[in-house]
Amino acid sequence: MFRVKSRKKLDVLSNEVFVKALVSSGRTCILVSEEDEEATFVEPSRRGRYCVVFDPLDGSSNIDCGVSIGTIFGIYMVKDDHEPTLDDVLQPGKNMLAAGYCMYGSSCTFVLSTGTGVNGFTLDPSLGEFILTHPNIKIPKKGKIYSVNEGNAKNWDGPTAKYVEKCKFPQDGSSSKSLRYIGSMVADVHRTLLYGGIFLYPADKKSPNGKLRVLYEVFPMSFLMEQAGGQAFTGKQRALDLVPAKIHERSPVFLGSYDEVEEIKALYAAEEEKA
Ligand code: P6P
Repeated sequence: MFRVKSRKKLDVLSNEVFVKALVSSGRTCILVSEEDEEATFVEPSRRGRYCVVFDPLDGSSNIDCGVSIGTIFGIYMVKDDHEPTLDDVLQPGKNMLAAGYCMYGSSCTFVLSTGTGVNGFTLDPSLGEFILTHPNIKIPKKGKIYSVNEGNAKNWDGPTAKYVEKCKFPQDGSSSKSLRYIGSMVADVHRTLLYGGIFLYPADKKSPNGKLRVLYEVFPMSFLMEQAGGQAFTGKQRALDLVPAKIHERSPVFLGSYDEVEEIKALYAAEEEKA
């Protein structure tokens, strides 16, 4: 007779796997996970100099319907040799040494930047190795796709509403953009990175700071976008210049093709001038 182990939700299980692996590496000192309310401070005997912020299984609400999900991470170096504190992870995204994601879908794709461009790798299960399949990824300067949850449209501010209106009813005679929204950030951002366009999770009247978390969703994806020649904007500033005050802080984000984000920045600047 065998005892059936209690089933754990995949995001809880994946968090345990990542925390154990990062602590046992001996290279980390602070871990911030979407799954844990508090940061994990590694005991001194196993402590290294890296702070890792991560969402172990982003988009996990989509698991049961087979939509691609993924792990998103960013890596900081501790500020100096003092006893690690939360200040070592409450750094602007521009201080990250590396960032990336691993997408679990029709294939297992690992996208990474260590600050000198973006490379994509695909798992070859027959080898058990990740193969370099997307060297030096560069996002197209413009794109034909916009990616947003239109269900929030009634609560958007003026510039967001104006931008989406332009995507649907362009005034310059160009063709309207296509809407693609999977509701899993890793999948929506991966498509944006490869095909161009824009992904936006703006603030709205219900969520004045938007929904996405600064440290382990906004920063890593913004880092990748800039490294691939794109941009990431919060509606007020360059996303990577944000300095989070709390480890689970949220921020609005507009990220993707350079020219698309420029258009949104111009709309917010015009709004600012009117104020
Ligand atoms: P909404 C998944 O829950 C997530 O954190 C991101 O992966 C995704 O981009 C976003 O939320 C989807 O949010 O409100 O459109 O369902």
